Amino acid sequence: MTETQIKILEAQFEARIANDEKIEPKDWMPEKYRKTHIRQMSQHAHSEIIGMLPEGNWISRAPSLRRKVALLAKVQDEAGHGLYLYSACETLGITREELYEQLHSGKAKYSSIFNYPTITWADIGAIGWLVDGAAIINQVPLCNTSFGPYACAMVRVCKEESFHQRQGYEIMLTLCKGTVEQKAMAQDALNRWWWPALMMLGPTDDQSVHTAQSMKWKLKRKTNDELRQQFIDQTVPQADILGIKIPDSDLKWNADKGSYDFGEIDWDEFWQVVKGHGPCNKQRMKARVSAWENGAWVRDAAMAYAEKNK
Ligand code: FAQ
Repeated sequence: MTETQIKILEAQFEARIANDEKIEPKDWMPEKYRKTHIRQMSQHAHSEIIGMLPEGNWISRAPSLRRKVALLAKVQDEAGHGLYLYSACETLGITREELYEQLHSGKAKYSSIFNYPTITWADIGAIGWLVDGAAIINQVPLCNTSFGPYACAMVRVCKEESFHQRQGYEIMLTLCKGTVEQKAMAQDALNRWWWPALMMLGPTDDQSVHTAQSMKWKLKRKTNDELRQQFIDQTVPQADILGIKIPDSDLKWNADKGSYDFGEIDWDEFWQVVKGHGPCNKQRMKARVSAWENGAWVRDAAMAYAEKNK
């Protein structure tokens, strides 16, 4: 293709984006758009799959049958989200094996939040309330993202995340209405998950390398800081209802801007976790890689069966 032809295609592509048209897998797209989508969608898929581990830790110890059923369903939903997202990635010409290889070799990132431990049952409540709560705020705008398969996957994912957030909040509510010890467990979980949940929404806009271009392509519809502010403004009144305290002495309603001011986030901690030095990074990767290796015989058997029945 000549340079002039590429320029024409680029102009047509930009016009479609400006016009809010969806870009579908077989449409022409700039190579950087394709690569950026593979990067973000695969990081998202890996996060869903690794995100099953902290909660999976509590399935066998859930305090009642009802809690166990709900948690099982939630963790299964997360597996489903990972699968939609891997499939959406594959439409851009990368294989599932390549995507897994990137995760297992440490080349691909996954969300920082899943490198923290789930020490008590209240952590399951805090994950649903705060982690799924932040995920929804991040993902609702993605239902309107420019790449068709990503936008489609997000519609269903958001509906399920909304159930996850409610089940988490209901666990917190039950603990907060319970004994003094139970309420203290809920407070302790909030103390440990609050700051990592704020970090989950990504570095500040002035540190974010991809936001400007991703906003132009309408991959991202809101910046990291806008989403973080929205999350804080939505969550503080929910903590008030629970009667527990957000661990931030600088948190204050700012009537002029119509939102909360909040304290300094420990970005050193965030980058340490992203670089692999969080409390559970090694444990998470080990669990993931051994699940892949131990499942080799199942994949081989399935492939042999499919071959035999061709
Ligand atoms: N953790 O320039 P930006 C869930 C990296 S799903 C690790 O701002 P971008 C459901 C970033 O990749 C949770 N790394 O990047 C659930 C980049 O590095 P790279 C996941 C992070 O892409 C709930 C560098 O820092 N959600 O929770 C993080 O414009 C409960 C510079 O950053 C998604 O993936 C981080 N937190 O904005 C499951 C949603 N933040 O790639 C189980 C889709 C940034 O150049 C239980 N993703 N980095 O090497 C997004 O919206 C965006 O990718 C952001 C980051 C907002 C995460």
